[in-house]
Amino acid sequence: MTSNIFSAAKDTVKRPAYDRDKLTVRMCHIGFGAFHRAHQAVYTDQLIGMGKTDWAYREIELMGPTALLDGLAERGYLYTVVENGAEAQDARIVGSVIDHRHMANAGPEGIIAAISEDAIELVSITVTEKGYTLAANGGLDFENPMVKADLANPQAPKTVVGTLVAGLARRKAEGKKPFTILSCDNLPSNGHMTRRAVLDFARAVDAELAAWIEGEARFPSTMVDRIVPAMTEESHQVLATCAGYADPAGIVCEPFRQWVIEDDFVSGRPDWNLAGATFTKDVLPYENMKLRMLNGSHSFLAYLGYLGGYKTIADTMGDAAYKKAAHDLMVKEQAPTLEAPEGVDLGDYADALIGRYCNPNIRHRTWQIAMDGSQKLPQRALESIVYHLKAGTPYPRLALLVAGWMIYVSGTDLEGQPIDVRDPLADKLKVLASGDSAESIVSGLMQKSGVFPDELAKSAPLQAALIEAYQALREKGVKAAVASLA
Ligand code: NAI
Ligand code: CS2
Repeated sequence: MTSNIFSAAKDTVKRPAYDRDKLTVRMCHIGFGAFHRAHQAVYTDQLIGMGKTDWAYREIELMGPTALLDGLAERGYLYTVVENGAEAQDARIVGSVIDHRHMANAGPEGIIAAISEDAIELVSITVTEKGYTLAANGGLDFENPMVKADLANPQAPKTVVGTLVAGLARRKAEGKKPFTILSCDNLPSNGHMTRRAVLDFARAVDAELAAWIEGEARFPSTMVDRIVPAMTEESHQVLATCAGYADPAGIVCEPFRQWVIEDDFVSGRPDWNLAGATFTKDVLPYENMKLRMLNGSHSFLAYLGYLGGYKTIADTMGDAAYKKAAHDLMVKEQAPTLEAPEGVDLGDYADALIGRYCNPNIRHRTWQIAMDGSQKLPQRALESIVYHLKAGTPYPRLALLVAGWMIYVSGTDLEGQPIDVRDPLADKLKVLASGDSAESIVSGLMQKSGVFPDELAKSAPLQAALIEAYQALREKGVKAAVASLA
């Protein structure tokens, strides 16, 4: 049944002009969050509209409330995406989702059955960095209580990795080929990381299954990009005004989107390139570029912007010192660590990112980007610091970013106001960040948080640089410290 909310749609709202009854569930997607709705599902919607595929999504949620997906089902699985540019808006109703399962209703068996059906070729994932249950060394975190519970009862998994392994085990037992697993999260070498975690889990339950996955399954890496802030009352209002109706599953995002995919699938796949994606043999240069330039500067603006009293990325861009520091961070401290993808000029890439950040119609909260820093800092800042320490080159902006994070995770800002820190390691970080001297805080976080790779945890030069940056933030104030980077 399709709810009638769409009957109020303004004429300008684009709708699926294809017969959705002719679509087949060939892909399951785990994580019906804001990003998937505005990215993979949009590429697929466009491709279906071009008559180039009949593959559609079954959405899978392993956690959280059921209301979003239940409501979506009641509305015939249709939802709205508003591209909110600096100058123009564009609204479309997306039709590429046609089914769902929620763990709370289907249970582990229902989820395993849903991903192991004959027709399923692909399982894609957007479950945030922490959803991969990785240890600091990159393999599966065998100490994670949820991983332990899944390993003790692999037939009834609750984690993403446990679920993927159970689905693959079912396919093997039924004599089917495996599905392709397509990670679309902001992790470095996301396909490789997912493969490693899945194989670690599989080896712990069944060596023969692990060997089969190793030989037969495919885990292409991807670089994914589109700024899609969490929805707020304000953005729901923007959507309602633009589209003509309120849509609880609707999304407001920037117009830009990019998807670079390693072309390594078990069998078929939609030709997403026809809708603007890029298939390539080597995604790594794109991933590193995006993670260090975009996400690295995002984290810089998130911690130092939040502590400086700025609510959104667009607000930080109104401060010339922040804008310059973010650009300099990209060009002077991140670009030198990168091998640019073919045909890409990293200076132009940085300019374009600053342009995207300046979009006043995208209210991307610094607080949102500051979440889960323990999972983000390594690929966004620490790997680049490793480069600079080896090269003997300066990295004052990266140091200020990390020092800003060290103050942020204490849970108290420089005015003494509490910060709502969201991070799987929040409790541990708070204790380490609340020491009585800059020296003890910096060395405690470097050595005991589990966030810093071994080669950095005991680095005396890094410790000295972070203490200096930390003291500059506390003594001069955040805005002055950012301004002094010039
Ligand atoms: P969101 O908060 O809207 O959705 C997160 C999704 O992950 C939800 O479906 C949630 O149920 C699921 N999830 C979270 N933790 C999980 C766990 N432990 N196990 C299983 N499922 C879990 O976040 P959003 O905006 O969709 O972003 C998700 C990820 O997508 C990001 O962390 C990032 O890696 C990637 N991404 C996001 C972009 C954005 O601008 N929002 C852009 C590029 C990539
Ligand atoms: C952001 C990203 O929340 C964050 O950590 O840096 O989600 C960012 O918006 C996307 O990667 C843009 O593609």
